[in-house]
Amino acid sequence: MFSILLIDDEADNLAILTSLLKDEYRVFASKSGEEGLELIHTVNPDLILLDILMPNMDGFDVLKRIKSDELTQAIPVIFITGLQSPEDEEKGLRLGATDYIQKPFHHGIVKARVDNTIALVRQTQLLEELALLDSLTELPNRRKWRMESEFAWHKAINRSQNLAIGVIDIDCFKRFNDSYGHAEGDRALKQIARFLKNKLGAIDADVYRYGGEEFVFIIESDMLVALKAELATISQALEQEAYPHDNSTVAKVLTVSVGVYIIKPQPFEEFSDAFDYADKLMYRAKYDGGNQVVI
Ligand code: GH3
Ligand code: MG
Ligand code: MG
Ligand code: MG
Repeated sequence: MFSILLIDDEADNLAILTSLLKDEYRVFASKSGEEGLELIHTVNPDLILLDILMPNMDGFDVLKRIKSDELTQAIPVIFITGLQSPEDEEKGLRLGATDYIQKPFHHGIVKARVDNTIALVRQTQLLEELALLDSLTELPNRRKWRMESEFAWHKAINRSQNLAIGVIDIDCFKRFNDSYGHAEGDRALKQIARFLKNKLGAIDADVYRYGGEEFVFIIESDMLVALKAELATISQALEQEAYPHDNSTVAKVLTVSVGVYIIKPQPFEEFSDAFDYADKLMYRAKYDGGNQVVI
């Protein structure tokens, strides 16, 4: 259910708007700009309906604050106000309001405008989700990885927690395509993606498609030593799934080489360096014959 935050100093307006919207939306009401700005962060609304004339902070200032905060600037705001001059309306729209409704308002028009704006929000959220998904394997993609891995890195620094960074590369995959064809290669990628998702999902790790036949994961945990044994079995478990690959130089089935770097990140360290090191461990696994995990 989409959520809407109302900011208006008049209790009557809040009551009318709430009853107009509450059947279809989760509605939150606040009586001042200050209270509204605080609620935004806890509620994370999909839309804000904002009054302009309020005792302390007026609606224009509230909107400026919303637009200057990276976390809230994308939330659409509709003004509902007693200010009726074209100059005020233009000012509101120039500040970034999505729409401008004058009081006294017609209930049906407010509802229709809210519904239309929420329809756009729904579309935008869908596109955002798709933009972060790999279309072949349906795993989260490299763009999502960039966001999540940096986030996990900084979180681990703040909590002085261990991280495991993993890089997984399919062995002899070019030969697989050459032997069985690209379509079969795509199917194999999907199967391996599903296998990795199940295997790593069981220990609460998300796996991402980093590129062609490469996958990555990151695990935030205090118990990585306990998980180490689990991580060490990734390649064996895949070998047991036995997807035939007659022309592999490693085994007669599809196999992977895996590098896992376990690190307690420090404030002066960069995630990219740690990731490069995990990649190096993967290459060590590869040059030691493939089909193994190097931790
Ligand atoms: P190594 O054991 O050293 O990793 O050898 P490799 O052949 O796996 O690695 P290389 O980097 O030489 O080749 C990767 C191959 O992965 C080449 C490319 O055709 C294939 N590949 C990458 N993305 C896709 C894809 O989406 N579908 C298919 N079918 N193949 C892909
Ligand atoms: Mg008012
Ligand atoms: Mg590769
Ligand atoms: Mg490879």
